[in-house]
Amino acid sequence: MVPRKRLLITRRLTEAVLARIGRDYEGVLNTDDRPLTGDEIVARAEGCDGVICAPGDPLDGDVVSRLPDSVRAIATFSVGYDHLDVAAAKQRGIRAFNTPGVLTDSTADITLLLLLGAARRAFEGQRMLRAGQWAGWTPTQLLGRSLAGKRLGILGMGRIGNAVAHRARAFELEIHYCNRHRLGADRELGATFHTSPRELMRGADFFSLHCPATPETHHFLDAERIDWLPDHAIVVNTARGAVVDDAALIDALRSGRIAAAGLDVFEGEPDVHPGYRALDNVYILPHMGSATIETRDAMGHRALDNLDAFFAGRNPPDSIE
Ligand code: 8YV
Repeated sequence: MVPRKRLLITRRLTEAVLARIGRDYEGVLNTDDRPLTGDEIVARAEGCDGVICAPGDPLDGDVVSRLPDSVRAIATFSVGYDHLDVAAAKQRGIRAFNTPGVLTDSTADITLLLLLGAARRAFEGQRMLRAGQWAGWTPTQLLGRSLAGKRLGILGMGRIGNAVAHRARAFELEIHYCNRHRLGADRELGATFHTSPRELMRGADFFSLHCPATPETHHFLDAERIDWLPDHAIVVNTARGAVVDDAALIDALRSGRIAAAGLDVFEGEPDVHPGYRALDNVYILPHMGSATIETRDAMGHRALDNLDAFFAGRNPPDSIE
């Protein structure tokens, strides 16, 4: 019998995924699910053929360069791979995989939740009720903003941007987008293409970020670009925290330069800029975009599909670069 491949799993995954790992691999598990340091990842990867890592794992160039020679593949349990130095892996001949596609719907769902939560002042309503401070309905209580007929500006019209547009159409939002390439008419479905973010943002009643975190998008939404938005704009981020300059966004939310924000991701997670906590006009969630049982199962299975294919000498579906 061929010995089973050994996999380091840096975080605790769902039961179904752990069951598959237990059946097909020798798993080196992180049972208490404490985030591992780079040194711990290197040490635990000893004798492993592959690694399943996740956002937050510090797989930078240094850590990747120190992984044991036995490691031939890294599958990240995510679509984003800003935590993994893919170039460093490539240099060592380590193949890298991610999990695109399977988390599109759940992330798009959370985007709409944040958009609605921010537009309809859900945080303030929840707080009032939970504190026992609701004295009853009034005609002017907690007035938010309607969606129908307004413009949603989407920056990054990939899978998730498209799925957000699909949902937003049901809310009668007018879809505008900016993307590296214009979509074909069959995928654009009447959405308006803008050639520059500035052009997109200046008419956006709602503005949703769907671009990856790269050196080019780092702090994309800074004070200068926030000024491109109308005063009543509502910003949503389910992409990556690093795309936003937190200090600038907090200033704009505090001063009323923009109306509100809905955020699922933060630079330096799990540390969240304390300025957000004091603001009523920000609706925040702790990186829950893909957090459904179905999606987390699918992400784990997708990571394993890639590794199974790789170790069997077949073509894995989701090679990064
Ligand atoms: C996280 C994500 O991986 O896939 C991504 O890029 O951001 C999410 O799916 C997941 O929520 C764990 O933090």
